[in-house]
Amino acid sequence: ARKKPLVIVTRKLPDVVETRMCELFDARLNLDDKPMSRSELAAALATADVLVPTVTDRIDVELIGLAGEQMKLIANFGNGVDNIDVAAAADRGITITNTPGVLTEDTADMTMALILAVARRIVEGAKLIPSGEWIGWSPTWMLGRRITGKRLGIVGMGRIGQALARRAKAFGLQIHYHNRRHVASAIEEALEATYWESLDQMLARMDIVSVNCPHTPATYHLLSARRLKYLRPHAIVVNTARGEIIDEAALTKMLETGELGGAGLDVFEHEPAVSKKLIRLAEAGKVTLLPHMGSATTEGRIDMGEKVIVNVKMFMDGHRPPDRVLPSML
Ligand code: 8YV
Repeated sequence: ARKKPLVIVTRKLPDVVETRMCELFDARLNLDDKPMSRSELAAALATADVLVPTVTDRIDVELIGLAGEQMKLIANFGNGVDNIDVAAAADRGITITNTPGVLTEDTADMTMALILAVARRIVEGAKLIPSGEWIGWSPTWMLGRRITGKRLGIVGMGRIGQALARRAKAFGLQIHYHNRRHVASAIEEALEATYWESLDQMLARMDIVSVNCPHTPATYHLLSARRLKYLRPHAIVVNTARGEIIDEAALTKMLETGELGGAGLDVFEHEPAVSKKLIRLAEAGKVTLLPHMGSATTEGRIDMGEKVIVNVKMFMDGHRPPDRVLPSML
């Protein structure tokens, strides 16, 4: 029998995924879930046939340069591949795969939840009973903002953006979007969505803006300090994509000065570090902050693991893995 490929997994994955990986591959697991250091990652690339990293592993050009001849596949446990220098990997003949599709609905749910949480002050309200501050109902207390009839601008109308739009439409929001190109007209019609070629112009007219595009060199600080200024003072910004897409310092400043209505953030520019200023804004009830939980469901993480397994297996059997990521796709 052929020798099983050495597959190094950088983080603890769901048990069923790990069990299956051990059946199929010579899998080296990380049962303690302690993130690997840079030198451990380098050692993994130097010895393994396949590396299974996550968003917390930064595989840059320098690390790719340390990969051994045997290293053939980096099968990312995650959809975003901004943790990996895809071009450098391609140059070295290393294939990259990701886990698209299986986290779409969960991430869209969390995005909708953040919109509701910020607009209706859910997190703020939920603290008032345990803290004993609730003394009874009042007509003018804890008033949030109505969702129905408001304009939602989606930045990035891919799978997650569209899944968010379907939910938002059911909540009575008007759907607007900015994307590199129009989505199929049947989808646009079904969502009654308005396309904005100009992100600046869209931002100026929205009540809520949600970031749902990948983080690439082209989308780094897409919501720059200059662009954020187009937003109206009551606007809410939600991000379940990647922190780097928004100039977080500029966003924070606008929240502090009241130039923005609120924000719901699941991702941060320097994760897991969250600035003291954002934490203070959260304490003041101006923002809702979540610790990168967008795709965090048991089902989703098992599905992601299944995708990784299929990609590794197909690749090792000499087939093209289904979720190959090419530099030209970014
Ligand atoms: C994961 C994500 O938490 O897939 C992504 O891009 O951000 C999340 O689903 C993470 O990436 C796992 O590596």
